Amino acid sequence: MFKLFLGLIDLAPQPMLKVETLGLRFRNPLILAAGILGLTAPILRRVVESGAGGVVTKSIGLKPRKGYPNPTVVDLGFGFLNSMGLPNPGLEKFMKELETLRDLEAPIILSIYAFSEDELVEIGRAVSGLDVISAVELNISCPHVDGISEIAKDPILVKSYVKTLKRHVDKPVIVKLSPNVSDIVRIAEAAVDGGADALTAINTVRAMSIDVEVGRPVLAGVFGGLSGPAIRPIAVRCVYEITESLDIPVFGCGGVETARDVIEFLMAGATAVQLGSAIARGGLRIFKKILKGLRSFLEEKGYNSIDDIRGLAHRR
Ligand code: RRO
Repeated sequence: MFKLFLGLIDLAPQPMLKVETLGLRFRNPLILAAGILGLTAPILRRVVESGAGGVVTKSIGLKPRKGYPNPTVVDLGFGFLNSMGLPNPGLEKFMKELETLRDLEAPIILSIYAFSEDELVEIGRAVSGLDVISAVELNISCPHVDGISEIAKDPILVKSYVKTLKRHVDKPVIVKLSPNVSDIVRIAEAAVDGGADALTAINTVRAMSIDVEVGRPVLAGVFGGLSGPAIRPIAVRCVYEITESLDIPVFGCGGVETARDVIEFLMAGATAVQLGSAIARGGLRIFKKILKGLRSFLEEKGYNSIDDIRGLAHRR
């Protein structure tokens, strides 16, 4: 009898966490960010089993790439500084890896980069028709790789890259923007003009750290990208500015660690959020922890779904 009663309590409606955007269904708004754990199929599977609503792969280029020499990552406590330098196995090999993930219960977003529009055409054609991939995220914003970091700063290049990719790929295109620009809304507009279906804000913040014992930069690549909680207010500001001006889905990315951080991004106007550094620091258990916190917050405040809080901070 007692069990039956408990069963009835469990039937009470839970706040809805699902996100429907780009014609895709994410069971919750927590998505693995590009660059963290996104290089092999078994790990991507584990991320989804751990509760992620979707995954973005490591950025993949046309050809295999070794990346920069060590040290490539430094933990600053308040965030990570990385200069990985786009290490990846190349598109052909990685596509075979993804083929094994057809049964995954969450959308796979393939992060891609290209050093030229010709490369982008080849990548777009190669991934078209591959239904294991739900969307592509175009990375134009790695802050420390020459040939990529410049794209994100130039609205003409941004529009042209996006337009080229849209012409040659049969999937929604998400464009990942850089915070290292004077006016992110201008760049977002260029991406939209080029035909972007959604945006991700933001990639890492260009930064550096110096080892004072030896008087040299810590990273072999000298400059790197700062991620983690230190950049969250910058990311929230970027999401807010973009969604204040443009009607396009925005994935918030930068320093999400707790349910409250997710709520902050949603209230700023984000459609969903991406998590990276928090997983590197706290492991995969973070997904379930955040989901629990998210449900509690919505229940306590009497919201039925995350749709009820999206963009709330824009009220005047
Ligand atoms: O691989 C990297 O060094 C890297 C990339 Br592609 C990126 O987009 N952002 C970043 O901080 N690091």
